[in-house]
Amino acid sequence: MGHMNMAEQVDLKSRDYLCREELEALQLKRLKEIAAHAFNNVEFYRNKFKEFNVSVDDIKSLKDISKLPFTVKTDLRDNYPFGLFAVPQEEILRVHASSGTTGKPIVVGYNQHDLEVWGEVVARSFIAAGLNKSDKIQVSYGYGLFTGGLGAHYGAETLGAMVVPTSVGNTDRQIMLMNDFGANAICCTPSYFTFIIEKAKSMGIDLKSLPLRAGIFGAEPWTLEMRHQIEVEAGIKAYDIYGLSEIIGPGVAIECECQDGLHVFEDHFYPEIIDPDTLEVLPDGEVGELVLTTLTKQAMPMIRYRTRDITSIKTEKCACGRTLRRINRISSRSDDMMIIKGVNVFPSQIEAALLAVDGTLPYYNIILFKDKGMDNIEVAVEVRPELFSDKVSVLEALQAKLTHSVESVTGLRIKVKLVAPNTIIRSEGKAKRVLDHRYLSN
Ligand code: DLL
Repeated sequence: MGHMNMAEQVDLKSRDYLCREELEALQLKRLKEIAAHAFNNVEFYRNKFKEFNVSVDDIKSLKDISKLPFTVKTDLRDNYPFGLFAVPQEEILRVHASSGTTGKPIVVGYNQHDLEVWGEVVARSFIAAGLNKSDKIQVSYGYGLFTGGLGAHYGAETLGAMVVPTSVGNTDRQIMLMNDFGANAICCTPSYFTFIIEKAKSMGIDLKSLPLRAGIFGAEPWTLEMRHQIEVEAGIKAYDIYGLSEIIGPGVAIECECQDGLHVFEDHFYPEIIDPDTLEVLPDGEVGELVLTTLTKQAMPMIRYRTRDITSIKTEKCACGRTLRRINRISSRSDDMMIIKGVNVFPSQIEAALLAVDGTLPYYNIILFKDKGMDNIEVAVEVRPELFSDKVSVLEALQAKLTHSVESVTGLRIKVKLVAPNTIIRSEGKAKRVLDHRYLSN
């Protein structure tokens, strides 16, 4: 671990360019090993494999992964806190936890080897985003039980970069340090970065004039429209990084300089897309639920974990030359879907529709409420300050445009309310944009 020399950095990068045959042979070897490890050391998996009447010897090709049972979030809850660990507790060096909306969090554990894998995949993520050991990386994801802060931190150290571990919050100071230290990259949620942009403006600091050139943004869905606003306003390239605690944290997949889909670090994580209703594995290119298997994680292997994240696998070669397959950006989770008057609506569609119209700010809420017993939504969006003070007719025209934009994307007539600047809560971590008021009235 620790800082790498140039040769090691090249070696790390080369793992992204294995020929497919070599990569798939490695995946198969690792899949057999991890399935055996899970079966031998975790009662939950042993029981599940028996229930499905499958044994490790049944895995003869990568396709045979489909014989293995799925793992879901409630399996982690049911085995709270350490029931899915596959190594003795004294080998565990770190735990992280991700809080659900209710009840106990889910807990994940890492041994020395797992922390090294994690450092490696995050370092490879930074390299894909055009960073190297001479860069300064400000980590503004929260440090703590959340995997964002420490995950990005150790990845940046593995790369050999200078880490500025500001964590989340105290935004004025974040910006002062970014300015004084000359960070080349920042890691945080895209919603927090929009707040940083706003704050920097009010402090009279032009982010475009700073050495900042890359943002490593993830942990929540964000649209291309949001990316566009961020890139224009901050003068940086904004890369989408994906991950989840159950699998490792950040560093499961990231965009390269082509910014066209996220390369999955397939030598460590095996992706499948399934139909969430029939549970059938779908062919590449089709949209469904992402299922991930950890091929190398020792302390807490995950076999066919159902992420609930909706995407598809792209198989075409990427212009960057990496052979790692890509997933399309995650625009939604299956549990985010709202059914309004019989129509399926995802928050990301609303975001895209709002931000496609000039004059809005990337701060909005989707409010769910009951209307004559039926679920309905309305949208509140902040307007640029210069417009808000303007004439009523200007605001009315903007509102009509937004309503039209939302309607053409969703097919529903949805009320869009314009609200004054600074009325919607700024997020420092994962933004909570959908407010459920359905059970308040009635
Ligand atoms: O959010 C890990 C992470 C930290 C990823 C920092 C990227 C950057 P969890 O808190 O367990 O872990 O939440 C995982 O967040 O299943 C997705 O629904 C969502 N998510 C993560 N990255 C993205 C992304 C971290 N780039 C859950 N786009 C996942 C859309 C994302 N959704």
